Amino acid sequence: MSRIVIVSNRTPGKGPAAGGLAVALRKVLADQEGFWFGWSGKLTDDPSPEARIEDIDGLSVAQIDLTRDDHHAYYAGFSNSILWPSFHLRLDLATIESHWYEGYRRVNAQFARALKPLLKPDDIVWVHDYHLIPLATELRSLGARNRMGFYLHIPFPTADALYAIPHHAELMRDLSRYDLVGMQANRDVAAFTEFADHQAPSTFGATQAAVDIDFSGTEIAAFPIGSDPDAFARLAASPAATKMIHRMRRVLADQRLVLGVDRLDYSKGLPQRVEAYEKLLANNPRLRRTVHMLQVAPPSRDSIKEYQEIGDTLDAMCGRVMGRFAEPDWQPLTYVKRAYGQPSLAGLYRLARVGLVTPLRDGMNLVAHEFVGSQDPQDPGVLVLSRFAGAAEIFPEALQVNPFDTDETAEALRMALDMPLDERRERWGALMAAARRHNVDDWASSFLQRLSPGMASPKTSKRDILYL
Ligand code: ADQ
Repeated sequence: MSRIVIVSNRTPGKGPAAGGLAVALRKVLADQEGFWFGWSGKLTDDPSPEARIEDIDGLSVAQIDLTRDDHHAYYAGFSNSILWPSFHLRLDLATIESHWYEGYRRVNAQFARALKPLLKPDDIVWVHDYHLIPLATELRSLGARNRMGFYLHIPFPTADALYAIPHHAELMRDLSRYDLVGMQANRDVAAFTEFADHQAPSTFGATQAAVDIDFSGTEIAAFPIGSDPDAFARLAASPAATKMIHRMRRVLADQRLVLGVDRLDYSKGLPQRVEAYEKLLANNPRLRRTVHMLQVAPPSRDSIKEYQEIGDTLDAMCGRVMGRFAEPDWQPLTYVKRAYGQPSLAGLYRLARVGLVTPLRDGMNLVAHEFVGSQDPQDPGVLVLSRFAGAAEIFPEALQVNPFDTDETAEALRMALDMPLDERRERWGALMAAARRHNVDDWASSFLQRLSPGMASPKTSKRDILYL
């Protein structure tokens, strides 16, 4: 049996895995031989070119260190100040510094040089996310002929946004060096296909060299990720979750909880969400004192200016809603800036009458899946979901909203709060069935089955693209 090599920006650390994805990928490596490769999290002036191989909690991990400058250019720079905002259609928040691209490629080349000596010819290499688009190119230039798959956890951009990315033609050619490229949603595959079939050479800038791309050897398909909804159902009934529920019930009394759980990121639509809640309270005075919004949003990527700014904006907006509606004995919302473990999160999800998941754009959004998994079947909450999350393709029975339209979101919130029990049960039953159909273990095994030589399905039709 082939070994599986998982490659991601960061290797998993010690202790219980934080997210469903890490748990699922650990399971893959528990069932099949292989190892996980990535950055150790350490910065040093003179990193060794060879990977350190360690056993971390039973998982075989190979990792390298990076220099501070390379890491900055690769991670905070090209990956998170150019690719992330562009792929999320926030070109206004992109910062383009052309030297970051060199750092991005340097780190990918460094990954490849450290990984190549560890590979056996029939190892299957599964590369994760936008930090590592060039890895197959770099590995192949060192002679690796392994089957290689790439999974994009974030949305694929529209052609216009892609054109705004420096060296996008080279990045597209890098994607063509994989045997399989997996995306979250059908809309992402459609955007990719649109680009591959109809890209206009004339839109390239004067400084872009001609790049020849041939996707005939690359299969592109949607593999929507999910969570483990039954594990969340169990967690939501666990002692730790029950403790959280009891503590919250004491504070909430009979107010219904409207819950948001996100990393603090401008793609998650947090200011729009608070504005929608403000409109709910303004338009429906009868609901005041009967609801409470809890937004959990720990800071992430806070070395990047745009992430600091979204934090400041959210502080100001929450303050405004408090100032406008709070009474000495009633607070309309709580904003918590720390992360919680999964059992506590599951408790919060279960207690919530409304799960407010309204990103402006999101690859999938696992919070939506986790919320569904955690509900009490007898008295389930309602999912209000952005139609721009990949999860919208999975969960048509959610109350779907345009998160930019805060009037619509406010009205969906009202409908969710007024929804009769029968309808909540009916909708939740369909959501839970969908969450089970799209669970994370099946996601990992279906991607790997497609990538494994014996199981590979026919290639897509030949597409030769010449960039001028
Ligand atoms: P993220 O942008 O991080 O992931 P999301 O899928 O919602 O977005 O969350 C990932 C995980 O983080 C979830 O398991 C969630 O429980 C956890 N999490 C979020 N906020 C938390 C908090 N406040 N405290 C504790 N845990 C928290 C990227 C893409 C997504 C895609 C995932 C997986 O942006 O679109 O769904 O990868 O592919």
